[in-house]
Amino acid sequence: MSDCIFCKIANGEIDSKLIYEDETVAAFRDLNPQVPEHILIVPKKHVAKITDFTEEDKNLAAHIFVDVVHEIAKKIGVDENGFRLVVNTGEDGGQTVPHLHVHLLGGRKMTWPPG
Ligand code: DGP
Repeated sequence: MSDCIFCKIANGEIDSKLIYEDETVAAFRDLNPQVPEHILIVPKKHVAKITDFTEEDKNLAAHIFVDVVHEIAKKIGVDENGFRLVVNTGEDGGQTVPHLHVHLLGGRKMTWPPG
């Protein structure tokens, strides 16, 4: 989508340091990190929110959660100690950027419940 900031970052239209990239997925550091390691994982194609994933996106969704999360966790060194994944969805979910993104949060011990 032409005016979507995460589309622009993921597809290289804005010069950003990607921490991970393949044909369908990109990941980069959050502009406003909440923890020492705060990465956003996004599909390159525009999907506004997780409930907009369709049948044809099943491989993409699995790729993100099976392959990409693990690879990034290893890369930033949080795979052994652990990390948290968050997908804020819609207004009540606290989603502020309408392009599906998985927050990978790590580098310190998390508390529960979240606010
Ligand atoms: P959410 O509230 O789940 O929609 O999270 C959106 C996150 O995106 C928030 O933590 C800040 C981050 N963010 C917003 N704009 C930019 C940007 O232009 N670049 C980067 N790297 N992160 C951004």
